[in-house]
Amino acid sequence: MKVVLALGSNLGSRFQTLQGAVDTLFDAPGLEFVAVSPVYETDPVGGPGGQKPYLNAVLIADSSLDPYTLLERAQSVENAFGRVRQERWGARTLDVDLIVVGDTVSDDPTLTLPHPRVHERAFVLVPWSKADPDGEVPGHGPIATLLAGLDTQGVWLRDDLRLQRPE
Ligand code: PH2
Ligand code: MG
Ligand code: MG
Repeated sequence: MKVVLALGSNLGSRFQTLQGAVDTLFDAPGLEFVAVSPVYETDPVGGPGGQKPYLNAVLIADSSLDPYTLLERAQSVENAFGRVRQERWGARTLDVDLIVVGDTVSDDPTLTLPHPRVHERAFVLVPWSKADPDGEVPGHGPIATLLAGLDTQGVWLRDDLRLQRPE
């Protein structure tokens, strides 16, 4: 199954944290690296005012793990990088979101799939489209079509930064 994960950081050493997440996510069996997007600097969307810009990137992986096991893996990597859960959409050292797991569609509040806001989030769709141009959001359609209707101001390529495939 294709798995799409979104990474974000707007606190601390943002790039080192994203690379650490890439390395740690694939440490355990069951998740295989396929591709990583370029890194983008993005204006914060939602949440309290005065937040710093994010670095965002998207990972494409292959897995046969069930979505809840993948969610646990994502959360344990967030915790390993010092994520403190405070206010919704507040600043964070590391956010790892499950965007798509195969063609799973679920409205379970613990794990809604696909991610309930991905179709309107340029900070996910822009990097995703670079890593996986033919990607689709189940129930919403091709990412290229979704992106054509979105404002992508506030999402800048950081071509001075490049995430490496996991060690
Ligand atoms: N994540 C959020 C809320 N707002 N804005 C940007 N630019 N990038 C993010 O990753 C992000 C956000 C909640 O997870
Ligand atoms: Mg998020
Ligand atoms: Mg999250």
